[in-house]
Amino acid sequence: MLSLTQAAPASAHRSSGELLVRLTSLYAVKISESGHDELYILRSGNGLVWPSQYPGISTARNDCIVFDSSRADCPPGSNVRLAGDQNVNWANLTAAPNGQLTLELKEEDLVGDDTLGTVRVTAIAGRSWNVTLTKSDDSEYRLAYSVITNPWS
Ligand SMILES: [Ca+2]
Ligand SMILES: [Ca+2]
Repeated sequence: MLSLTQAAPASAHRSSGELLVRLTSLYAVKISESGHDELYILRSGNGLVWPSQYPGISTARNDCIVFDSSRADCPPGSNVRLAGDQNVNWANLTAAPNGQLTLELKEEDLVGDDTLGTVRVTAIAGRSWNVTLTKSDDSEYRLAYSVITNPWS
C-alpha cells in the first residue's frame, strides 16, 4: 500500500488565464479484479486527485463515477455514482494554457498498487475528451474530461 501525502495546490498564487482539467466521469467497462477495483487517480508528480484521501474507491463493472453531474457522460444503463466535488483535489488539476500533465488511474492492492492506465492531457480551454484506458486484456475504463478556465482562480 502506498503512503500518499496530500499535495499542496499547484500554485499558491495563480496567474490569470489559469485552466482547470474538469473531470467528468469514469466508466468501468471491465474491471481488473473479480469483484471490485479500488480506484484512485493521481496527477504524476503532484499527488492524489481523487479521492481526496487514500485509499481508493471500491468500483464494480458498469459503475459510472460522475465528478460533475452537469456534464455527465455515462452510457445508458450504467450504475451512476456521484464522486462529489468535495472528494476531488481540484487544486491538483490546474494548468497553464497549453501546459501538459499526466493522470494515472491506479488500483490499490496489498501487494503493490496497479496502474490501469495513464492519460497525457494538454490544457486547451474548451476541449473535451473521452479516452479509453486499458491494461492489457485486464481492464477497461473510459475517462471523460474537459479543460475549462479555472472558475476558482
Ligand atoms: Ca489489482
Ligand atoms: Ca485491488
